[in-house]
Amino acid sequence: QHCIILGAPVDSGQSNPGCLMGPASYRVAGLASALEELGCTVQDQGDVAPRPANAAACNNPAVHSLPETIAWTEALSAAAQDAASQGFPIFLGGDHSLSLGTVAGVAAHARAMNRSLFVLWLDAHSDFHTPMTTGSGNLHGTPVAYISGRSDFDSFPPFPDPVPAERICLFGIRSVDPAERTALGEHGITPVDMRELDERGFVAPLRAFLDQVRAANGMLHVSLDVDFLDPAIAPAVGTTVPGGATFREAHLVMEMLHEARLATSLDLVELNPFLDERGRTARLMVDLTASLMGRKVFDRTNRTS
Ligand code: DIR
Ligand code: MN
Ligand code: MN
Ligand code: MN
Repeated sequence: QHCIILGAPVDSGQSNPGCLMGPASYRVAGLASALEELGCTVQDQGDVAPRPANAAACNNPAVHSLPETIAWTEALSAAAQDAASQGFPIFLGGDHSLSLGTVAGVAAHARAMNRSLFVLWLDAHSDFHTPMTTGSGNLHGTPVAYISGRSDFDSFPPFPDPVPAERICLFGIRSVDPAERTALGEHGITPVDMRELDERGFVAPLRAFLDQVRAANGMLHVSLDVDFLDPAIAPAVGTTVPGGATFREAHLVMEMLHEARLATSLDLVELNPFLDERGRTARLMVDLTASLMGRKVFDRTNRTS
């Protein structure tokens, strides 16, 4: 694999300063060397820089940092489309509003390649607000709505090729606002929430989604929010929610993704190193990325179950 690392020090999509230190933290935690040890070639293209923000307004007075978020969306979309044509992009966040841009870029690439894009959203939250429905005003709660082609993103670049509901898998969800719940229902997205994972385990629902990606010869963008993980193992995020994926469950997801060989791009989002405990969360995120790229105890490809 040729991995292209792109820093996205986005801090404007939420209100707990510190995510801008995320890319530096992943680099210090040894992301590039972990990937090289797995036989990947690694090209760190440094951090993306947005153009200066232009004025942009929104009728919801709660929304903050809209111009900055639009500027990031444009810059990351261009960078992501370019990187996706050269290799496997890994976007180092930065808060989750960066996915407005990264997914737009990989969607444009998928369209150019005549491939269907699928999205696996590993998160405590459904991120299905529009700028008009968000109560917190934090635009990191909106990327899945944008990817789905919902309206009310007027001042943003139009999303290249909206991803239909059945190609989006929200996984690990356990915090959904009322406006999001209604809109998810109307849109036909049924998240794989923690309740479902408690009942069915992690393997069956993930395998079912991966089978769909394979059957469609799709591209697969994985967006990993730190708060997908249980706060006990990943404290460095501003929006912790109890009851998240354990260490073993998270690695299982990543190892299954590697074995399926379907993932084509990855976001690592919401790490706030200012809240970390001696780099613990950053190192866990690097280790999970290594699992996705092939780190394992034993090769299982010849096993039947
Ligand atoms: C909440 C929290 N739904 C909001 N969202 C978060 O502010 O819209 N997303 N933290 O990751
Ligand atoms: Mn999120
Ligand atoms: Mn989240
Ligand atoms: Mn929020």
